[in-house]
Amino acid sequence: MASGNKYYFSTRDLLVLAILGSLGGVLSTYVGYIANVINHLVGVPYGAGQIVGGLHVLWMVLVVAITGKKGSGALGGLVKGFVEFISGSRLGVFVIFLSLVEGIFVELGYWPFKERRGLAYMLAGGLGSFANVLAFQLAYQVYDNIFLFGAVSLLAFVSGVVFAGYFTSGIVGNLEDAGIVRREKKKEKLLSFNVPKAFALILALAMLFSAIYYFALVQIKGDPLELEVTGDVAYTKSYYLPVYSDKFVTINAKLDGQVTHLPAQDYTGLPVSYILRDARVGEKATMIDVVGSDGYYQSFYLSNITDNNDLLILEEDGELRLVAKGYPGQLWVRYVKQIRVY
Ligand SMILES: Nc1nc2c(c(=O)[nH]1)N[C@H]1C(S)=C(S)[C@@H](COP(=O)(O)O)O[C@H]1N2
Ligand SMILES: [Mo]
Repeated sequence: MASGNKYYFSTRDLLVLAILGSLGGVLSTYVGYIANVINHLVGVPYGAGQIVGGLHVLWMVLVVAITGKKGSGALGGLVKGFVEFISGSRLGVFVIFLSLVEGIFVELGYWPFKERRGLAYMLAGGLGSFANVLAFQLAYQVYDNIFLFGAVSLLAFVSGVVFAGYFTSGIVGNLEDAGIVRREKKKEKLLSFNVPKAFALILALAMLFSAIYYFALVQIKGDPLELEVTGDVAYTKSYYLPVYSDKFVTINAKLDGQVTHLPAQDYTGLPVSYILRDARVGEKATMIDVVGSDGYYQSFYLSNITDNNDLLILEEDGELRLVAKGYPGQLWVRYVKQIRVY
């Protein structure tokens, strides 16, 4: 603070803010991917992934912890939300507001307890993560009963305490050891082992390697109007949707997700049942995964989809989207790039 700088934020503060805010914004698709993987591990189409929701507010807690400036969390949230917005978040401008509110709640948790920083980080993470659930509830009435809202809020809070708060304690400890951040209390030994520091090192390494894996191998590039059918089929084949317009059919379906609710309307596109017949699915195959370019995927039993037109692939905003009549909104995979048969 007493640096003699005439501006409230030093150049270093602004650098920390810009780097961590942008990193958080860019990594948000990766956090979404981890959540999707967890949902598959648990065997639910959505919900369980909330357990890593705290990773969305980690960046704001870190900004506050490293700069120590009032307002840095809110500003960090704004930067993160803006980067998410321009990189095409499906939430649109709402993501900027959402991220700002998270940043504000991070500060509400941090400042009253800053003398006990371990506690302050954990409350900051918990409240910031809870703010995510709260903002969604206020904007979209996601949870129609108070107990469900309470349960999800609690899950988000715990996730924030661990993956944003406790994680930050360890990161700051390691940064102090490395001399990157000035030590607040002199009494600590130069290099000391403690649980938060070890936790932070392991988690940071796990995140680094899984993020590299995600950006290099999971995200699928290529023509947005083309998808590939692989796995238990006669041979891997690509489908460029516009070529198949004479096979299009129209169905009427209603999208009900947690956030998005679209009334019943007509959709015209290529039936997945046509694609599967054309690709000649193997006799022993029982399931398909419909995979988006962001790595998000949902699974369907072949027996439920081969004899009808309930699943359609169509063009939406220059990308392919799955319409899944009679299935929850979470199964309407966007940016479809691949159908895996097995
Ligand atoms: N590739 C991809 N598809 C996705 C998702 C996603 O995160 N990635 N989210 C799903 C969820 S949770 C819902 S509710 C619907 C939302 O549809 P919308 O994008 O039209 O709002 O898309 C689904 N398809
Ligand atoms: Mo959703």
